[in-house]
Amino acid sequence: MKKYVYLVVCFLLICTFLNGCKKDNGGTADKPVTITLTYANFPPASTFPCVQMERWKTEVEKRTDGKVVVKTFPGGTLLDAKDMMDGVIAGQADIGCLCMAYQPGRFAVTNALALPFGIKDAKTGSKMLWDLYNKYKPAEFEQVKVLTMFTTAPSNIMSQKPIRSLADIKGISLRASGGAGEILQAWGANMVGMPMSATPEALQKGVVQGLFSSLEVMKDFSYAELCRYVTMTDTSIYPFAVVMNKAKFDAMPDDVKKVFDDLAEEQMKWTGDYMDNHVDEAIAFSKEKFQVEFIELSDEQKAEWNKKLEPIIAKWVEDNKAKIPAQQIVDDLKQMMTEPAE
Ligand code: 3IO
Repeated sequence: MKKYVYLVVCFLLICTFLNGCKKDNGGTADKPVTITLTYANFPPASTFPCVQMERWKTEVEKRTDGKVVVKTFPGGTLLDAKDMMDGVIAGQADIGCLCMAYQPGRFAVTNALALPFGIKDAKTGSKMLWDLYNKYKPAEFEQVKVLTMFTTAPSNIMSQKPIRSLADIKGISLRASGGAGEILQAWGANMVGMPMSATPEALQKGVVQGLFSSLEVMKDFSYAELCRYVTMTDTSIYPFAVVMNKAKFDAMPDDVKKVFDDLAEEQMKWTGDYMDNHVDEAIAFSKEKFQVEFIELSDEQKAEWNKKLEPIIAKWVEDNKAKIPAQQIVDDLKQMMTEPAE
């Protein structure tokens, strides 16, 4: 009997020992360590921030030969729009995708991209944002590792009633965020600020009668069904960042860090391209499926609308110059606009 007890105890000890070996997982030649990373995103899976997230995941898993596994969480299931930056800093998610317009004061330098410069597409905007970030390396990103940045295509007004003039837009409740919101106000709209992820409900409930953003959302959020009119303004883009918990990044092997660093600029370009192409698809979809009317302003009207925006850049410089080199940033962006994106 004693012998059996002895054997059982030995067996249990061996089990405990083996289990311990498994947990500490040093990574042997035949079974390398797998690094699992969580990646949080705020809008639904079908929308462009999540499409670029899946593309990044695929590339990372391929390029690290399966050493890194990325678990993606679209739709605010891990972190919500406004919690993204703090959540990543706190380690609630390893990686997060955030729209900088949702915290305009926090991201003062990079939100300069939302000023009404007339940046023509996402490809140009994304390159400008990336270059601006790399030139200034703003202090607000010191606590994280920046994995990439990109922007939307220019914003246009999507609405339930036609907006053909400044008289039409007056007092209409339209949803936007950050710099784009200030533009709506300058045109006389009743700007309602909220993240994109809260907008479908606000439109459904009639809290807003439309929104101001890039047009791919007509398809991806099915806004074309509710907003049968688009007024083409092609102003203001929304800047985005993908950030990673710094301690988590620092703890990764050098070859993995290199994969992430090599992907940063490529991901920026890929997303800009995807966005621009997807806007074209969404316009075609909206016309075909929902007979959405795309309203073009006359040259005279464009001049009138643009005139309303003239004070915005100067005011932004005035409001920000104590904290950041605001005038220099504006000059840099104007210079970058003259350079080809490729
Ligand atoms: C955006 C945000 C989430 C999903 C799709 C999107 N297309 C454009 C935006 C820009 C944005 O953040 C906004 O609030 O308009």
